[in-house]
Amino acid sequence: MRVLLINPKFRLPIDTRTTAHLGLAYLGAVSERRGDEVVVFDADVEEQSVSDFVQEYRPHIVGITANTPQVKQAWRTAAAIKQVHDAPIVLGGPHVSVLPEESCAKPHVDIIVRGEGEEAWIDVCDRLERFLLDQTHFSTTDFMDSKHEIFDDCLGLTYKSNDGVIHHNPDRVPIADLDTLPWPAYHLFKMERYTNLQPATDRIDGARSFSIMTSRGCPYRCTFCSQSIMPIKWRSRSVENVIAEWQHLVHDLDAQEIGVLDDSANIRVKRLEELGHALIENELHHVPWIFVNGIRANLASKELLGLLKQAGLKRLAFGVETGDPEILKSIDKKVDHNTIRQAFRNAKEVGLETIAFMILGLPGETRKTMQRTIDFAIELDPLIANFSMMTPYPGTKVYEIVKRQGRLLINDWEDYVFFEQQARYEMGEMTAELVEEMYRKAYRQFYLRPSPILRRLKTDDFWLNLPRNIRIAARTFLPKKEKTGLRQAIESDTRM
Ligand code: B12
Ligand code: SF4
Repeated sequence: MRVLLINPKFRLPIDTRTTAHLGLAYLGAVSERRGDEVVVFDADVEEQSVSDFVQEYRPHIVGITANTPQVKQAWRTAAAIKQVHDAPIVLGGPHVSVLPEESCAKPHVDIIVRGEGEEAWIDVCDRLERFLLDQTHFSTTDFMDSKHEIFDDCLGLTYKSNDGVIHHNPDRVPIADLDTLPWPAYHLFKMERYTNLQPATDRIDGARSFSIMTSRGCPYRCTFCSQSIMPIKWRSRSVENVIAEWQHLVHDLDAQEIGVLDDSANIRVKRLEELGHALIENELHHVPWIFVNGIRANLASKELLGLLKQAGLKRLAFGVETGDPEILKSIDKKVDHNTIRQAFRNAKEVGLETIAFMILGLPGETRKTMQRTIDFAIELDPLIANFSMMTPYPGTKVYEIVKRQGRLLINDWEDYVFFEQQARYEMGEMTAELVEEMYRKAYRQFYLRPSPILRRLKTDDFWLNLPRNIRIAARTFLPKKEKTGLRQAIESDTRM
Protein backbone atom coordinates (compact mmCIF):
# COMPACT_ATOMS: atom_id res chain seq x y z
CA MET A 1 0.00 0.00 0.00
CA ARG A 2 1.01 3.61 -0.41
CA VAL A 3 1.30 5.19 3.03
CA LEU A 4 1.57 8.89 3.77
CA LEU A 5 2.72 10.17 7.18
CA ILE A 6 2.36 13.86 7.90
CA ASN A 7 3.77 16.29 10.44
CA PRO A 8 1.45 19.30 10.14
CA LYS A 9 3.02 22.71 9.71
CA PHE A 10 3.45 24.50 12.96
CA ARG A 11 6.23 26.93 13.37
CA LEU A 12 6.57 28.13 16.92
CA PRO A 13 6.81 31.87 17.32
CA ILE A 14 10.29 31.38 18.67
CA ASP A 15 13.43 30.48 16.87
CA THR A 16 13.34 26.80 17.67
CA ARG A 17 14.90 23.77 16.20
CA THR A 18 13.26 21.53 13.69
CA THR A 19 14.15 17.89 13.84
CA ALA A 20 12.95 14.82 12.04
CA HIS A 21 9.86 13.60 13.92
CA LEU A 22 10.93 10.47 15.75
CA GLY A 23 7.37 9.13 16.15
CA LEU A 24 6.82 9.31 12.38
CA ALA A 25 10.28 7.84 11.78
CA TYR A 26 9.23 4.79 13.83
CA LEU A 27 5.84 4.54 12.11
CA GLY A 28 7.56 4.79 8.73
CA ALA A 29 9.95 2.03 9.71
CA VAL A 30 7.22 -0.41 10.80
CA SER A 31 5.22 0.37 7.65
CA GLU A 32 8.25 -0.35 5.46
CA ARG A 33 8.77 -3.59 7.35
CA ARG A 34 5.12 -4.42 6.58
CA GLY A 35 6.00 -3.98 2.90
CA ASP A 36 4.43 -0.58 2.29
CA GLU A 37 5.72 2.25 0.16
CA VAL A 38 6.07 5.16 2.59
CA VAL A 39 6.39 8.92 2.24
CA VAL A 40 6.86 11.29 5.17
CA PHE A 41 5.56 14.78 4.44
CA ASP A 42 6.89 17.16 7.08
CA ALA A 43 5.03 20.37 6.32
CA ASP A 44 7.56 22.30 8.39
CA VAL A 45 10.22 21.72 5.76
CA GLU A 46 8.27 20.98 2.56
CA GLU A 47 7.78 23.54 -0.17
CA GLN A 48 4.91 21.83 -1.98
CA SER A 49 1.36 22.04 -0.58
CA VAL A 50 -0.10 18.93 1.03
CA SER A 51 -3.02 18.91 -1.42
CA ASP A 52 -0.76 18.99 -4.46
CA PHE A 53 1.37 16.24 -3.04
CA VAL A 54 -1.62 14.03 -2.18
CA GLN A 55 -3.06 14.39 -5.67
CA GLU A 56 0.22 13.14 -7.10
CA TYR A 57 0.88 10.35 -4.59
CA ARG A 58 -2.70 9.10 -4.05
CA PRO A 59 -2.00 7.30 -0.75
CA HIS A 60 -4.13 4.38 0.42
CA ILE A 61 -3.94 5.67 3.99
CA VAL A 62 -2.82 8.89 5.68
CA GLY A 63 -1.44 9.22 9.22
CA ILE A 64 -1.11 12.65 10.81
CA THR A 65 0.66 13.38 14.07
CA ALA A 66 -0.63 15.96 16.56
CA ASN A 67 0.61 17.44 19.78
CA THR A 68 -1.61 20.09 21.37
CA PRO A 69 -0.51 23.24 19.50
CA GLN A 70 -0.48 21.26 16.24
CA VAL A 71 -3.90 19.66 16.47
CA LYS A 72 -5.91 22.34 14.69
CA GLN A 73 -3.46 22.29 11.82
CA ALA A 74 -3.87 18.49 11.77
CA TRP A 75 -7.63 18.97 11.32
CA ARG A 76 -7.06 21.54 8.56
CA THR A 77 -4.66 19.16 6.86
CA ALA A 78 -7.21 16.34 7.04
CA ALA A 79 -9.87 18.60 5.50
CA ALA A 80 -7.52 19.72 2.71
CA ILE A 81 -6.67 16.11 1.86
CA LYS A 82 -10.27 14.90 1.80
CA GLN A 83 -11.13 17.65 -0.68
CA VAL A 84 -8.81 16.15 -3.26
CA HIS A 85 -8.53 12.46 -2.41
CA ASP A 86 -10.50 9.75 -0.58
CA ALA A 87 -8.38 7.80 1.90
CA PRO A 88 -8.86 6.95 5.58
CA ILE A 89 -7.28 9.60 7.79
CA VAL A 90 -5.72 8.49 11.07
CA LEU A 91 -4.52 10.87 13.78
CA GLY A 92 -2.07 9.97 16.56
CA GLY A 93 0.19 11.72 19.06
CA PRO A 94 0.01 13.22 22.56
CA HIS A 95 -2.98 15.53 22.11
CA VAL A 96 -5.35 13.12 20.45
CA SER A 97 -4.33 10.41 22.92
CA VAL A 98 -5.85 12.51 25.74
CA LEU A 99 -8.83 13.91 23.87
CA PRO A 100 -9.58 11.34 21.15
CA GLU A 101 -13.30 12.09 20.82
CA GLU A 102 -12.67 15.77 20.12
CA SER A 103 -10.62 15.00 17.01
CA CYS A 104 -12.63 11.97 15.94
CA ALA A 105 -15.73 14.15 15.82
CA LYS A 106 -14.14 16.30 13.12
CA PRO A 107 -15.76 15.49 9.78
CA HIS A 108 -12.53 14.62 7.95
CA VAL A 109 -10.93 12.47 10.63
CA ASP A 110 -11.76 8.75 10.63
CA ILE A 111 -9.56 7.07 13.24
CA ILE A 112 -7.55 8.06 16.31
CA VAL A 113 -4.69 5.90 17.52
CA ARG A 114 -4.17 6.48 21.24
CA GLY A 115 -0.79 6.19 22.95
CA GLU A 116 2.17 4.30 21.56
CA GLY A 117 1.38 3.93 17.89
CA GLU A 118 3.41 1.28 16.06
CA GLU A 119 1.31 -1.83 16.74
CA ALA A 120 -2.07 -0.14 16.36
CA TRP A 121 -0.96 1.55 13.13
CA ILE A 122 0.14 -1.73 11.59
CA ASP A 123 -3.09 -3.34 12.75
CA VAL A 124 -5.12 -0.60 11.01
CA CYS A 125 -3.04 -0.97 7.82
CA ASP A 126 -3.47 -4.77 7.84
CA ARG A 127 -7.25 -4.41 8.18
CA LEU A 128 -7.37 -1.83 5.39
CA GLU A 129 -5.31 -4.03 3.09
CA ARG A 130 -7.60 -7.02 3.70
CA PHE A 131 -10.61 -4.82 2.91
CA LEU A 132 -8.98 -3.47 -0.27
CA LEU A 133 -8.48 -6.99 -1.63
CA ASP A 134 -12.25 -7.32 -2.23
CA GLN A 135 -12.80 -3.84 -3.64
CA THR A 136 -12.88 -2.60 -7.19
CA HIS A 137 -13.56 0.94 -6.06
CA PHE A 138 -12.53 2.18 -2.59
CA SER A 139 -14.62 4.51 -0.49
CA THR A 140 -13.78 5.47 3.11
CA THR A 141 -17.51 5.69 3.87
CA ASP A 142 -17.90 2.04 2.95
CA PHE A 143 -14.69 1.07 4.76
CA MET A 144 -15.95 2.73 7.96
CA ASP A 145 -19.41 1.12 7.67
CA SER A 146 -20.08 -0.64 10.97
CA LYS A 147 -21.70 -3.57 9.14
CA HIS A 148 -18.18 -4.74 8.18
CA GLU A 149 -17.14 -4.77 11.89
CA ILE A 150 -13.59 -3.99 10.77
CA PHE A 151 -12.42 -2.16 13.88
CA ASP A 152 -14.64 -3.75 16.53
CA ASP A 153 -11.72 -5.50 18.23
CA CYS A 154 -8.84 -3.22 17.27
CA LEU A 155 -7.22 -2.10 20.53
CA GLY A 156 -6.06 1.46 21.24
CA LEU A 157 -8.45 2.98 18.70
CA THR A 158 -11.18 5.58 18.77
CA TYR A 159 -12.96 5.66 15.43
CA LYS A 160 -16.04 6.97 13.71
CA SER A 161 -18.29 4.64 11.81
CA ASN A 162 -20.05 5.97 8.70
CA ASP A 163 -23.22 6.69 10.71
CA GLY A 164 -21.23 9.28 12.72
CA VAL A 165 -21.09 7.18 15.90
CA ILE A 166 -17.76 7.37 17.75
CA HIS A 167 -16.44 4.07 19.12
CA HIS A 168 -13.85 4.00 21.88
CA ASN A 169 -12.06 0.64 22.02
CA PRO A 170 -10.04 -0.53 25.06
CA ASP A 171 -6.38 0.50 25.36
CA ARG A 172 -3.58 -1.52 23.80
CA VAL A 173 -0.85 -2.76 26.12
CA PRO A 174 2.48 -0.97 25.70
CA ILE A 175 5.08 -2.76 23.56
CA ALA A 176 6.81 -5.12 25.98
CA ASP A 177 10.03 -5.69 24.06
CA LEU A 178 11.29 -2.50 22.43
CA ASP A 179 14.05 -4.47 20.69
CA THR A 180 11.38 -5.82 18.34
CA LEU A 181 10.98 -2.36 16.80
CA PRO A 182 12.98 -1.48 13.70
CA TRP A 183 15.20 1.60 13.85
CA PRO A 184 13.64 4.93 12.94
CA ALA A 185 13.52 5.39 9.17
CA TYR A 186 15.52 8.60 8.78
CA HIS A 187 15.94 7.94 5.07
CA LEU A 188 12.29 9.01 4.69
CA PHE A 189 13.18 12.56 5.80
CA LYS A 190 14.92 15.38 3.95
CA MET A 191 17.53 15.46 6.69
CA GLU A 192 19.45 18.36 5.17
CA ARG A 193 16.47 20.64 5.85
CA TYR A 194 16.55 20.31 9.64
CA THR A 195 18.47 22.26 12.24
CA ASN A 196 20.56 20.46 14.79
CA LEU A 197 19.41 19.49 18.28
CA GLN A 198 20.29 22.61 20.25
CA PRO A 199 21.00 25.28 17.68
CA ALA A 200 21.32 28.01 20.30
CA THR A 201 24.51 26.41 21.57
CA ASP A 202 25.90 24.19 18.84
CA ARG A 203 26.40 24.63 15.19
CA ILE A 204 26.17 21.37 13.36
CA ASP A 205 24.86 20.73 9.93
CA GLY A 206 21.27 19.48 10.41
CA ALA A 207 21.83 16.55 8.12
CA ARG A 208 24.36 15.15 10.56
CA SER A 209 22.30 15.49 13.73
CA PHE A 210 20.16 12.54 14.85
CA SER A 211 17.90 11.54 17.73
CA ILE A 212 17.75 8.21 19.48
CA MET A 213 15.43 6.82 22.14
CA THR A 214 16.89 4.11 24.35
CA SER A 215 13.91 3.78 26.68
CA ARG A 216 10.28 4.79 26.72
CA GLY A 217 8.00 6.00 29.48
CA CYS A 218 8.53 7.36 32.95
CA PRO A 219 7.49 5.90 36.30
CA TYR A 220 7.05 9.38 37.81
CA ARG A 221 3.94 11.47 37.49
CA CYS A 222 4.90 15.14 37.89
CA THR A 223 1.75 17.24 38.00
CA PHE A 224 2.67 19.52 35.07
CA CYS A 225 4.02 16.89 32.66
CA SER A 226 2.18 15.41 29.71
CA GLN A 227 4.17 12.24 30.15
CA SER A 228 1.26 11.11 32.32
CA ILE A 229 -0.71 10.38 29.16
CA MET A 230 1.80 7.75 28.03
CA PRO A 231 2.30 4.32 29.63
CA ILE A 232 3.55 4.53 33.22
CA LYS A 233 5.65 1.46 32.67
CA TRP A 234 9.25 2.39 31.92
CA ARG A 235 10.77 0.06 29.31
CA SER A 236 14.25 0.02 27.88
CA ARG A 237 15.96 -1.43 24.85
CA SER A 238 18.86 -3.80 25.37
CA VAL A 239 22.32 -2.27 25.33
CA GLU A 240 23.20 -4.40 22.25
CA ASN A 241 20.19 -3.09 20.37
CA VAL A 242 20.99 0.54 21.25
CA ILE A 243 24.65 0.13 20.31
CA ALA A 244 23.71 -1.40 16.95
CA GLU A 245 21.54 1.63 16.13
CA TRP A 246 24.25 3.98 17.43
CA GLN A 247 26.76 2.31 15.09
CA HIS A 248 24.32 2.74 12.23
CA LEU A 249 23.95 6.47 13.02
CA VAL A 250 27.70 7.02 13.30
CA HIS A 251 29.04 4.75 10.57
CA ASP A 252 26.24 4.68 7.98
CA LEU A 253 24.66 8.10 8.46
CA ASP A 254 27.80 9.95 9.52
CA ALA A 255 26.18 11.42 12.66
CA GLN A 256 28.14 14.27 14.19
CA GLU A 257 25.79 14.73 17.10
CA ILE A 258 23.26 12.42 18.76
CA GLY A 259 20.41 13.53 20.99
CA VAL A 260 19.06 11.01 23.48
CA LEU A 261 15.35 11.79 23.78
CA ASP A 262 14.42 9.42 26.63
CA ASP A 263 12.02 10.90 29.17
CA SER A 264 13.91 9.41 32.08
CA ALA A 265 17.08 7.83 30.76
CA ASN A 266 18.70 7.02 34.11
CA ILE A 267 15.90 5.13 35.81
CA ARG A 268 18.12 2.02 35.80
CA VAL A 269 21.64 3.20 36.55
CA LYS A 270 23.22 -0.18 35.77
CA ARG A 271 21.84 -0.13 32.23
CA LEU A 272 23.32 3.30 31.64
CA GLU A 273 26.69 2.19 33.00
CA GLU A 274 26.63 -0.75 30.61
CA LEU A 275 25.72 1.57 27.75
CA GLY A 276 28.59 3.92 28.67
CA HIS A 277 31.12 1.04 28.68
CA ALA A 278 29.73 -0.31 25.43
CA LEU A 279 30.01 3.08 23.69
CA ILE A 280 33.67 3.23 24.68
CA GLU A 281 34.40 -0.41 23.77
CA ASN A 282 32.76 0.05 20.37
CA GLU A 283 34.67 3.29 19.76
CA LEU A 284 31.57 5.39 19.40
CA HIS A 285 32.56 7.90 22.07
CA HIS A 286 34.19 10.37 19.68
CA VAL A 287 30.75 11.54 18.51
CA PRO A 288 29.28 13.96 21.09
CA TRP A 289 25.85 13.21 22.44
CA ILE A 290 23.39 15.08 24.61
CA PHE A 291 20.62 14.22 27.04
CA VAL A 292 17.99 16.47 25.51
CA ASN A 293 15.43 15.84 28.25
CA GLY A 294 16.04 16.10 31.97
CA ILE A 295 17.51 13.05 33.63
CA ARG A 296 16.67 12.26 37.26
CA ALA A 297 18.90 14.26 39.64
CA ASN A 298 18.56 11.59 42.35
CA LEU A 299 20.24 9.01 40.10
CA ALA A 300 23.15 11.09 38.81
CA SER A 301 26.23 10.12 40.82
CA LYS A 302 29.65 11.51 39.98
CA GLU A 303 30.82 8.01 38.98
CA LEU A 304 27.97 7.54 36.52
CA LEU A 305 28.35 11.01 35.00
CA GLY A 306 32.14 10.64 34.77
CA LEU A 307 31.73 7.40 32.86
CA LEU A 308 29.14 8.94 30.53
CA LYS A 309 31.44 11.90 29.91
CA GLN A 310 34.15 9.44 28.82
CA ALA A 311 31.54 7.77 26.62
CA GLY A 312 30.99 11.00 24.69
CA LEU A 313 28.26 12.77 26.69
CA LYS A 314 28.66 16.49 26.14
CA ARG A 315 25.69 18.08 27.82
CA LEU A 316 22.86 17.00 30.07
CA ALA A 317 19.71 18.54 31.47
CA PHE A 318 17.95 18.29 34.80
CA GLY A 319 14.31 19.16 35.38
CA VAL A 320 14.81 21.51 38.34
CA GLU A 321 11.42 23.18 37.85
CA THR A 322 11.34 25.41 40.96
CA GLY A 323 13.53 26.90 43.66
CA ASP A 324 10.80 26.83 46.26
CA PRO A 325 10.75 23.74 48.54
CA GLU A 326 6.98 23.75 49.06
CA ILE A 327 6.20 24.13 45.37
CA LEU A 328 8.72 21.38 44.63
CA LYS A 329 6.82 19.03 46.95
CA SER A 330 3.49 20.01 45.45
CA ILE A 331 4.46 19.02 41.91
CA ASP A 332 5.31 15.41 42.87
CA LYS A 333 8.81 15.65 41.40
CA LYS A 334 10.02 13.40 44.24
CA VAL A 335 13.40 15.06 44.56
CA ASP A 336 14.81 17.75 46.89
CA HIS A 337 16.96 20.79 46.32
CA ASN A 338 20.11 19.37 47.93
CA THR A 339 19.96 16.37 45.61
CA ILE A 340 19.62 18.74 42.65
CA ARG A 341 22.57 20.84 43.91
CA GLN A 342 24.69 17.70 44.19
CA ALA A 343 23.73 16.52 40.70
CA PHE A 344 24.84 19.84 39.18
CA ARG A 345 28.09 19.71 41.18
CA ASN A 346 28.72 16.18 39.94
CA ALA A 347 28.06 17.12 36.34
CA LYS A 348 30.31 20.18 36.45
CA GLU A 349 33.11 18.35 38.26
CA VAL A 350 33.34 15.77 35.51
CA GLY A 351 33.30 18.52 32.85
CA LEU A 352 29.77 18.24 31.49
CA GLU A 353 27.77 21.20 30.23
CA THR A 354 24.48 21.59 32.06
CA ILE A 355 20.95 22.75 31.31
CA ALA A 356 18.37 23.55 34.00
CA PHE A 357 14.70 23.39 33.05
CA MET A 358 12.74 25.81 35.23
CA ILE A 359 9.02 26.61 35.33
CA LEU A 360 7.44 29.89 36.38
CA GLY A 361 3.77 30.09 37.34
CA LEU A 362 3.11 26.68 38.87
CA PRO A 363 -0.10 26.47 40.95
CA GLY A 364 0.40 28.22 44.29
CA GLU A 365 3.25 30.45 43.11
CA THR A 366 3.78 33.97 44.43
CA ARG A 367 6.33 36.64 43.59
CA LYS A 368 8.49 35.19 46.39
CA THR A 369 8.44 31.59 45.16
CA MET A 370 9.19 32.64 41.58
CA GLN A 371 12.08 34.78 42.80
CA ARG A 372 13.38 31.68 44.61
CA THR A 373 13.30 29.85 41.28
CA ILE A 374 15.35 32.60 39.63
CA ASP A 375 17.79 32.67 42.57
CA PHE A 376 18.14 28.88 42.52
CA ALA A 377 18.93 28.92 38.80
CA ILE A 378 21.62 31.52 39.46
CA GLU A 379 23.01 29.45 42.32
CA LEU A 380 23.18 26.31 40.13
CA ASP A 381 24.66 28.40 37.31
CA PRO A 382 24.12 25.99 34.41
CA LEU A 383 25.29 26.80 30.90
CA ILE A 384 21.65 27.19 29.92
CA ALA A 385 18.70 28.02 32.18
CA ASN A 386 15.52 27.36 30.31
CA PHE A 387 12.59 29.19 31.95
CA SER A 388 9.18 28.32 30.63
CA MET A 389 5.79 29.57 31.65
CA MET A 390 3.53 26.95 33.11
CA THR A 391 1.17 25.84 30.35
CA PRO A 392 -1.53 23.46 31.57
CA TYR A 393 -1.77 20.70 28.97
CA PRO A 394 -4.91 18.55 28.93
CA GLY A 395 -4.40 15.25 30.72
CA THR A 396 -2.10 16.70 33.39
CA LYS A 397 -2.96 17.24 37.04
CA VAL A 398 -2.19 20.96 36.71
CA TYR A 399 -4.84 21.20 33.99
CA GLU A 400 -7.42 19.78 36.41
CA ILE A 401 -6.28 22.11 39.21
CA VAL A 402 -6.49 25.16 36.96
CA LYS A 403 -9.91 24.16 35.70
CA ARG A 404 -11.14 23.81 39.28
CA GLN A 405 -9.41 26.68 41.03
CA GLY A 406 -7.96 28.99 38.41
CA ARG A 407 -8.85 30.88 35.28
CA LEU A 408 -7.53 29.70 31.93
CA LEU A 409 -6.57 32.63 29.73
CA ILE A 410 -6.43 30.66 26.51
CA ASN A 411 -9.05 28.70 24.66
CA ASP A 412 -7.19 28.00 21.45
CA TRP A 413 -4.99 24.90 21.27
CA GLU A 414 -2.57 26.82 19.09
CA ASP A 415 -1.70 28.97 22.09
CA TYR A 416 -0.52 25.96 24.13
CA VAL A 417 3.14 26.82 23.78
CA PHE A 418 5.30 27.98 26.60
CA PHE A 419 7.86 30.45 25.33
CA GLU A 420 5.56 33.19 24.15
CA GLN A 421 6.07 35.57 27.09
CA GLN A 422 2.37 35.21 27.88
CA ALA A 423 0.89 33.64 30.99
CA ARG A 424 -1.67 30.97 30.22
CA TYR A 425 -3.76 31.08 33.40
CA GLU A 426 -4.27 32.94 36.66
CA MET A 427 -4.89 31.48 40.08
CA GLY A 428 -5.25 33.10 43.51
CA GLU A 429 -2.80 35.95 43.86
CA MET A 430 -0.86 34.79 40.81
CA THR A 431 -1.90 37.17 38.06
CA ALA A 432 -0.80 37.04 34.45
CA GLU A 433 1.05 40.35 34.83
CA LEU A 434 3.05 38.96 37.74
CA VAL A 435 4.10 35.75 35.94
CA GLU A 436 5.00 37.65 32.78
CA GLU A 437 7.02 40.15 34.79
CA MET A 438 8.90 37.34 36.58
CA TYR A 439 9.52 35.52 33.29
CA ARG A 440 11.26 38.54 31.79
CA LYS A 441 13.08 39.13 35.05
CA ALA A 442 14.28 35.52 35.11
CA TYR A 443 15.98 35.80 31.72
CA ARG A 444 17.41 39.23 32.54
CA GLN A 445 18.73 38.24 35.96
CA PHE A 446 20.16 34.95 34.79
CA TYR A 447 21.70 35.90 31.47
CA LEU A 448 22.68 39.52 32.00
CA ARG A 449 25.33 38.54 34.57
CA PRO A 450 28.99 38.72 33.64
CA SER A 451 29.67 34.96 33.85
CA PRO A 452 27.04 33.67 31.34
CA ILE A 453 27.85 36.52 28.97
CA LEU A 454 31.59 35.78 29.07
CA ARG A 455 30.94 32.05 28.77
CA ARG A 456 28.85 32.55 25.62
CA LEU A 457 31.22 35.08 24.09
CA LYS A 458 34.05 32.58 24.40
CA THR A 459 32.35 29.93 22.26
CA ASP A 460 32.72 29.77 18.47
CA ASP A 461 29.09 28.76 18.22
CA PHE A 462 27.95 32.08 19.68
CA TRP A 463 29.70 34.06 16.96
CA LEU A 464 28.68 31.68 14.19
CA ASN A 465 25.06 31.99 15.35
CA LEU A 466 25.22 35.73 15.98
CA PRO A 467 22.19 36.93 13.95
CA ARG A 468 20.06 34.20 15.45
CA ASN A 469 21.29 34.94 18.97
CA ILE A 470 20.44 38.62 18.55
CA ARG A 471 16.91 37.67 17.41
CA ILE A 472 16.44 35.37 20.42
CA ALA A 473 17.76 38.01 22.83
CA ALA A 474 15.46 40.67 21.39
CA ARG A 475 12.44 38.40 21.76
CA THR A 476 13.36 37.37 25.27
CA PHE A 477 14.43 40.62 26.83
CA LEU A 478 12.26 43.18 25.08
CA PRO A 479 8.56 43.53 25.93
CA LYS A 480 6.26 41.29 23.94
CA LYS A 481 4.93 42.56 20.62
CA GLU A 482 1.73 41.22 19.07
CA LYS A 483 2.51 37.96 17.31
CA THR A 484 -0.77 37.55 15.55
CA GLY A 485 0.96 37.94 12.18
CA LEU A 486 2.46 34.50 12.57
CA ARG A 487 -0.83 32.92 13.62
CA GLN A 488 -2.63 34.52 10.69
CA ALA A 489 0.09 33.35 8.34
CA ILE A 490 -0.39 29.77 9.49
CA GLU A 491 -4.18 29.85 9.38
CA SER A 492 -4.46 31.48 6.01
CA ASP A 493 -1.86 29.25 4.44
CA THR A 494 -3.90 28.75 1.30
CA ARG A 495 -1.30 26.45 -0.20
CA MET A 496 -2.62 23.71 2.14
C1 B12 B 1 11.76 15.87 21.07
C2 B12 B 1 10.55 16.65 21.51
C3 B12 B 1 10.35 17.91 20.96
C4 B12 B 1 11.27 18.48 19.90
C5 B12 B 1 11.04 17.88 18.52
C6 B12 B 1 9.66 17.53 18.13
C7 B12 B 1 9.65 16.59 16.95
N1 B12 B 1 9.87 17.05 15.75
O1 B12 B 1 9.48 15.44 17.16
C8 B12 B 1 10.99 20.02 20.01
C9 B12 B 1 12.01 20.64 20.91
C10 B12 B 1 10.94 20.79 18.71
C11 B12 B 1 9.64 20.00 20.73
C12 B12 B 1 8.82 21.07 20.74
C13 B12 B 1 7.62 21.08 21.41
N2 B12 B 1 7.16 20.16 22.27
CO1 B12 B 1 7.98 18.45 22.51
N3 B12 B 1 8.67 16.79 22.93
C14 B12 B 1 9.67 16.12 22.49
C15 B12 B 1 9.79 14.78 23.25
C16 B12 B 1 10.80 14.96 24.34
C17 B12 B 1 10.13 13.57 22.43
C18 B12 B 1 9.24 13.36 21.21
C19 B12 B 1 9.53 12.00 20.67
O2 B12 B 1 10.31 11.87 19.76
N4 B12 B 1 8.95 10.97 21.27
C20 B12 B 1 9.19 9.60 20.89
C21 B12 B 1 8.22 9.14 19.81
C22 B12 B 1 8.47 7.70 19.49
O3 B12 B 1 6.92 9.30 20.35
P1 B12 B 1 5.79 10.21 19.70
O4 B12 B 1 6.36 11.25 18.83
O5 B12 B 1 4.85 10.61 20.75
O6 B12 B 1 5.04 9.18 18.72
C23 B12 B 1 4.45 8.00 19.17
C24 B12 B 1 2.98 8.14 19.59
O7 B12 B 1 2.63 9.43 20.07
C25 B12 B 1 2.20 7.76 18.39
N5 B12 B 1 1.98 8.73 17.32
C26 B12 B 1 2.45 9.97 17.15
N6 B12 B 1 2.01 10.49 16.00
C27 B12 B 1 1.25 9.56 15.40
C28 B12 B 1 0.57 9.59 14.19
C29 B12 B 1 -0.16 8.44 13.81
C30 B12 B 1 -0.87 8.46 12.51
C31 B12 B 1 -0.19 7.31 14.66
C32 B12 B 1 -0.95 6.12 14.26
C33 B12 B 1 0.50 7.31 15.89
C34 B12 B 1 1.22 8.43 16.23
O8 B12 B 1 3.01 6.73 17.84
C35 B12 B 1 4.39 7.12 17.95
C36 B12 B 1 5.24 5.87 18.09
O9 B12 B 1 4.92 5.16 19.26
C37 B12 B 1 8.35 14.63 23.82
C38 B12 B 1 8.21 13.77 25.05
C39 B12 B 1 7.92 12.33 24.63
N7 B12 B 1 8.35 11.41 25.41
O10 B12 B 1 7.34 12.02 23.61
C40 B12 B 1 7.94 16.08 23.99
C41 B12 B 1 6.46 16.45 23.87
C42 B12 B 1 5.87 15.74 22.68
N8 B12 B 1 6.52 17.89 23.56
C43 B12 B 1 5.60 18.55 24.13
C44 B12 B 1 5.41 19.95 23.96
C45 B12 B 1 4.42 20.61 24.87
C46 B12 B 1 6.13 20.66 23.00
C47 B12 B 1 5.93 22.14 22.63
C48 B12 B 1 4.49 22.56 22.49
C49 B12 B 1 6.67 22.97 23.68
C50 B12 B 1 6.68 24.48 23.47
N9 B12 B 1 7.76 24.98 23.00
O11 B12 B 1 5.75 25.17 23.77
C51 B12 B 1 6.69 22.25 21.28
C52 B12 B 1 5.78 22.03 20.05
C53 B12 B 1 6.61 22.06 18.79
C54 B12 B 1 5.88 21.78 17.51
N10 B12 B 1 6.31 22.42 16.44
O12 B12 B 1 5.01 20.97 17.42
C55 B12 B 1 4.69 17.68 24.97
C56 B12 B 1 3.37 17.46 24.23
C57 B12 B 1 2.17 17.60 25.11
C58 B12 B 1 0.93 17.72 24.31
N11 B12 B 1 -0.20 17.57 24.96
O13 B12 B 1 0.92 17.96 23.15
C59 B12 B 1 5.58 16.39 25.17
C60 B12 B 1 4.78 15.09 25.31
C61 B12 B 1 6.48 16.62 26.42
C62 B12 B 1 5.80 16.48 27.75
N12 B12 B 1 6.03 15.43 28.47
O14 B12 B 1 5.07 17.34 28.16
N13 B12 B 1 9.41 18.80 21.34
S1 SF4 C 1 8.86 15.73 34.28
FE1 SF4 C 1 10.30 14.06 33.86
S2 SF4 C 1 10.23 12.81 35.76
FE2 SF4 C 1 8.39 14.10 35.76
S3 SF4 C 1 6.80 12.83 34.79
FE3 SF4 C 1 7.70 14.13 33.17
S4 SF4 C 1 9.27 12.84 32.27
FE4 SF4 C 1 8.78 11.92 34.26
